[in-house]
Amino acid sequence: MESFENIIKYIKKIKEKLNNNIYCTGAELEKDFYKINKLIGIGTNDVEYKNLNTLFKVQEFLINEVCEIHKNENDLVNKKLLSKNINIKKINKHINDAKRAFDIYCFNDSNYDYVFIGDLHSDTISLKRILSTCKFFDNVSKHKKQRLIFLGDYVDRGKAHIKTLEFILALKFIFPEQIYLLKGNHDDGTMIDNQIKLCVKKEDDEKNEDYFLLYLNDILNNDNTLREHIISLYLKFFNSLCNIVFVNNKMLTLLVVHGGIPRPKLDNTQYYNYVTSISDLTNDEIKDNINKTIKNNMCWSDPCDTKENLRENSGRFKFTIEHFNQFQSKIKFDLLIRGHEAEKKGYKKFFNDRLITLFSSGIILKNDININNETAYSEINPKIIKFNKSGQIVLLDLNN
Ligand SMILES: [Mn+2]
Repeated sequence: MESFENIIKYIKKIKEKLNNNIYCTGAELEKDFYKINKLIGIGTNDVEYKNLNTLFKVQEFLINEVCEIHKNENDLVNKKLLSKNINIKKINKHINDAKRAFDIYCFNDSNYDYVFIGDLHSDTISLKRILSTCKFFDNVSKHKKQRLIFLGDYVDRGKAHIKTLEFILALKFIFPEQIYLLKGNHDDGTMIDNQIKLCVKKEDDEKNEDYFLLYLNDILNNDNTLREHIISLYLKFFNSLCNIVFVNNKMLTLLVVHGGIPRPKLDNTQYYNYVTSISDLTNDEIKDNINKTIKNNMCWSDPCDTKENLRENSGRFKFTIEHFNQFQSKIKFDLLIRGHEAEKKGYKKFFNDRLITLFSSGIILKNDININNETAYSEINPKIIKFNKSGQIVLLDLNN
C-alpha cells in the first residue's frame, strides 16, 4: 500500500510529464493514468477499498485542486456578454473559448472535436470503454484538439460511486483543458444538522448503498468528524460544477444540459417571456410555480412527443415540441444534447432531430459476454456522441 503522499506525488508527476511532452504514445499515458487506481488499492466495488483513509486524503487533494481549476475558469468578458444577451449566435464570435460565467461554459474554437458523454451512474467499466472509444489518451499524447464534455449523473444506482468520482476528479485535474464536467440531478444533496438530504427520491425497495451520499454516510458512520468533513467535501465538488454548455463551431451551435429546457410559463402566447438573458438561465432569484430555479428545471425536465401527462406541477416535468420551438427560437441554438433518461439504445431523437437524449452506462461486451458488473443498466446499449469540427454529429456505440 502506497502512502497518500506518494500517490499524490505520482498523480502530479503524470501532469508534469504531460506538460513536458514526455509521453510518446497514448498507451504509456493510459497505463500511468490507470495505475492511480491500483495505487489507492481498489477492488471491483467501493466496498473493496483497502484503506479508506488514504483514499479520502487523495480525494480531498483532488477535490480542492479541481475546485480551484473551476474557479479559474471564470471569465469577465463572458460574464458581460451572457448577462446582456439572449441570442447565443449573436455573441458566439466575441466569447472567450473554454471559459465559464454564471456556471455556463462556452466553447467557440472551431478547431476542436467534441465528445459528449451521458449519464455514468457509478460505472467505471463504461467510463474506461468511453475513453478508449474516443481514443482519449492517444489524442492527448498527439496534441489532437479534442474535448470531452460530461453531462452529469456521475453517481448513484451503479456499484462504483467513489471509484467513478475518483476517475472523474483525476481526469479533470490531469487534463483540465480536455475535460469539462456538468452537474446532473444526482450530483447534489445537502447536509442539515448532520443529516443527509438527497435531491433525488429514494424508493422503498432501493438500498442505501445504491445512493452515493447514503453509502458514504454508512461507511463513515463510526467517525462523525470524518463523515461530516468528507461529505461536505464531495458536496463542495458537486457545487463547483457548471449547469449549461454552449458549443459553437462554424456549422452549428449546440446547447448541452443534463435534463432539458426551463418550465414553460404562459404569458399571452409566449412561454419564455420571463427569460430575458442567457445568464437568467442560472439566476437563482427566478423561481417557478413550485419554487424551483431555472437551473433546477434544466437539470430535471424531459422531452415528450405527446401533450398528455406533462406532470406540470412536478419537479420532473415534461416539455413538448411547442415549448421547445419557442425556447429554441429565443436562444437560437441548433441542437440540444441532454442525458437524464435511460434509453435502451443509449440515445433517442426528438423534435425532428433537434434534441438528442444520450446515455453512456450499460452493457459492455467482451467476446459477446457482458463484462460490466458495475452498471445498474445492463439492458442499455451505451452510446456517446462525437461532434466533429466539420459539424458532423456521430453516435458512437461503446460496443463497436
Ligand atoms: Mn438524471
